[in-house]
Amino acid sequence: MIGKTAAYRSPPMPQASQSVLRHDWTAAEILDILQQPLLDLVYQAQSLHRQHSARDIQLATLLSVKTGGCAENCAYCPQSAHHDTRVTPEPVLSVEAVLTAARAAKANGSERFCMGWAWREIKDGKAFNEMLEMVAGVRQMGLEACVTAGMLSDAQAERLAAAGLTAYNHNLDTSPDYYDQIITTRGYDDRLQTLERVRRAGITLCCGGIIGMGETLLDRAKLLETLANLTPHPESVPINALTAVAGTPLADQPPVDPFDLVRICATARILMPSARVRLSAGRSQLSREAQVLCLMAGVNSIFYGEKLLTTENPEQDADQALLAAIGAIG
Ligand code: SAM
Ligand code: DTB
Ligand code: SF4
Repeated sequence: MIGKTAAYRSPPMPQASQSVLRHDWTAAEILDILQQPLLDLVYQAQSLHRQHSARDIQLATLLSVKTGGCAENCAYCPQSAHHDTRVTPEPVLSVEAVLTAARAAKANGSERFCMGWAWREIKDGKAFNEMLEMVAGVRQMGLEACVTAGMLSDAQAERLAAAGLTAYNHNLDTSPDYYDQIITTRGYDDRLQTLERVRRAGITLCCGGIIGMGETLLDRAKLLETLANLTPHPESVPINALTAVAGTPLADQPPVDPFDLVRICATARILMPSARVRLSAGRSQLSREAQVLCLMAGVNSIFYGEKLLTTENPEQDADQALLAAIGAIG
């Protein structure tokens, strides 16, 4: 075994200056990074992390403002109207209810408040006007505000920017090649177009993906290739492990190997050295040690609070205890 390890020739470790802010990564280069021995990979990611990204662990809280009944058919999503899951459509939350939740999130130590709408796209009218009020109210509390609500127009992006929106979350989810195995009601180019509109309006990008949907390692490399070649890089990169939800087409996917999650987090950190890499869905299934390995690999944000949008997240007490145990909080 030792002989086998010694015989492996890992790719030369890129110098920090070589890897910082590159936008010309190839899938082959990324595959080499992803596949190197785990400890070399984590070491390389941690080295870049210490030089280039924020070392605090940012807590973000999620709230589902409009739950269920979505017209898109994303195979992983419990909120799609195409799947028969336990999530049923619910009325949109009021501005007051959302701001109350944001206040509680701030009191709990969150710096970022992320609001989700299960929509294919934003439509003008009452619900959008209320979204703008929510964004402005969250910003007034001194929190970063993030919205995820599907596709949008240039004019809508501009109005969100004017309301003070910090970030728009719009994930690419997987590689361009695998995309039509997961979603057929929209295309990769629709996603890229929305990302461009968000950028043009001056809002920062929160864009990442999911592993564990049956994709190959090359698909993961190609997802990261697309993300890392966005110019500038997304400021925020959520990495999700599939939460296999009963009633969705991906309900029977086997659980993600935690080392695969460590590998993708580390590679995201290496490719996008100054982004916030957020360990997102799937944390409930991870041991404390696996989460710490992800932090070693350059993760610098987690979602905090007992619920993500519709699925479970670790209990706040458990997260507090974990952060205290590693000395990340006092
Ligand atoms: N409708 C919006 C959109 O299209 O971007 C936003 C809401 S959607 C729930 C936000 C992201 O959550 C998705 O892009 C996906 O990456 C992630 N997500 C949703 N369901 C998930 C699941 N079961 N497991 C892991 N990640 C999931
Ligand atoms: C992201 O990439 N992950 C978060 C956030 N962005 C919006 C959402 C995860 C949702 C997991 C499934 C659910 O709770 O419904
Ligand atoms: Fe779920 Fe968003 Fe897809 Fe709608 S567009 S099904 S909310 S991931």
